[in-house]
Amino acid sequence: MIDKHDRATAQADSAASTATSSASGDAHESFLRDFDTMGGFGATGHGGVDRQAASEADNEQRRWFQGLLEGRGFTVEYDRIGNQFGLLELVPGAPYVLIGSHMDSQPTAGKYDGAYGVLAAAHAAFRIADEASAGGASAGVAEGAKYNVAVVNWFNEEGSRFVPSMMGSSVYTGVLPLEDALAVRDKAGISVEEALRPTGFLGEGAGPVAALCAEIHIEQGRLLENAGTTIGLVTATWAASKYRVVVRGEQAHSGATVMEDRKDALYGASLLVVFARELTDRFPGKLHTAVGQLDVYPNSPVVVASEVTLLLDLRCDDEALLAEANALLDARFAEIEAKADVEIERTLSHSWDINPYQPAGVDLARSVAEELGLSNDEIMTVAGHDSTNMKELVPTVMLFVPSVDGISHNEGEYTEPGDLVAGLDVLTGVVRHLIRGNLS
Ligand code: HGY
Ligand code: MN
Ligand code: MN
Repeated sequence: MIDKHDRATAQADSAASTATSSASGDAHESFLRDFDTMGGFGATGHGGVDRQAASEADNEQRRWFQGLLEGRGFTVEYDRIGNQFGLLELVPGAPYVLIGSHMDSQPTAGKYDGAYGVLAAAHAAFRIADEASAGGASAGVAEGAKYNVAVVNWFNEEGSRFVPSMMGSSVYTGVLPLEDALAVRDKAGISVEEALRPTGFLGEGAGPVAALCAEIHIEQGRLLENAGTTIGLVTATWAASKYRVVVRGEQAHSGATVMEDRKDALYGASLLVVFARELTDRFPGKLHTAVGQLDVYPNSPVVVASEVTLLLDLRCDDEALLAEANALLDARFAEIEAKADVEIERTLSHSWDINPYQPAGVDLARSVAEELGLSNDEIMTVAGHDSTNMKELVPTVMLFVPSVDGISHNEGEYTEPGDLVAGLDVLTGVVRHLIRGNLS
C-alpha cells in the first residue's frame, strides 16, 4: 500500500512540487511543443495520422523519439519484438518502473491515442531525471529511489497491420510466443520480422526487468467529459472476445445462377454483421460489438462470393453477459449456415477478461490527483491497452484524460491541452511514488 509518510517521498514531493509549480509552465510548454512535433509523423490532411506498426511513418517517429531520449541522457534499447525502451538508471542493477504506451496508430486515425502516453511518460521521466540530478533535498528522488525508470513505446499495440493488437506487450509479458508474433503477416504477405529487420528496431533481449508499471491514455469514450472530470483512475478493463470468422460458400454467376442454387458467402456474412450489431440491443450499455474488417473473395461484380473473412469484436463489462452473447452468436451461426447454405468457421483470435488493476494503484493515483487539486474518478476502460497485459505481470497504474465527444480511431480525435498537461503532472507524481516502491 502507499507509504504516504515516507520521508524521502515527502521531501522530494515538496521540493519537486515547488520545482513543478515554478517549472510547470516551462515543462508544460516543452511537452506541448514535442507533442506538436509528434503530430507531424504520418500526418493526414485532416488533423489525424496514419503510422501503422513498422510503416515508414512509424519508423520515422521512433527514430525521432530515440533522439529525444538520448538527448536527455537516456539509454535507448530495443527488445526482440521491437519494443522501444528509454532507460534512466537511478539505482544501479535495480529493476525498472515501466512507463509508456504505443506510438503506432490505426489507419487515418487520431494523433492522441497511444502517442500521448508515450510522450507523457518521457516528460515525466525527464522531470524525475532533473530532480534526481538537481541534488539537495530533491536528490531524495535518487536517494529514495528503489527502482529505475524505463520509458516504453510498445510495438504494434493497434493490431491493424499485424493482428493481434497489443502485440509488443503480449510478447513482453509472455501472453504471445515470440516466434508466433514474428511470423504474423500483413495483407501484402510481409511478416513482422521482415518488416522490423531492416529498421534496426529488432533487438535480441527480453527488455528491462519490470517491477511496476504506469500508463496514461486518452479515454476514447465520453464519460470523463460528460462528468467534467479531468483524471480517470482506471479500475479494470471491459472483457473482450475477438474472432476471425470465415464464411464459405460457392462461386456462381451473379446473374445466371438461379437463387435456390446459390451458396452466397457475402449474404451469410452480411446476416452475421447485422446480427452482431443488433445483439447489443439486448444488452444496452453493457455490450459493444463491431465488424471492422471484411474481405470478400473473389470480390468481383459478376460473381457470387465464395469466401468472406471478417474480424468480429465483442466487448462487455460483465463476463457472464459476454458468455451469454457468445452463446447467442453460436446459435445464430447455425441458423445462418442453414439460411444461406454456407459453412461458418470461427476462431477466437484474441481475448481478455475483466481482471482489475491493483486497487492500491488506484488509491495512489487518486492521492496524487487530489494533491494536485485535479478532479478525478474511478472508471473502467472499454479499450484494451498494453497495461491490460502489464497488470497481469506487475502492479500497474492506469490513468485517463478526457476525449472530446468520445471520438477516437478517427482523425477528429482531440484532447484539450490543459487536460494533457494535467495528466502529465499526475503521471509524474505517480512515478515519484513508484520508483520508491510505494506500491507493492
Ligand atoms: O482495444 C483494443 O483492442 C486496442 O488494442 N486498443
Ligand atoms: Mn491506444
Ligand atoms: Mn487504439
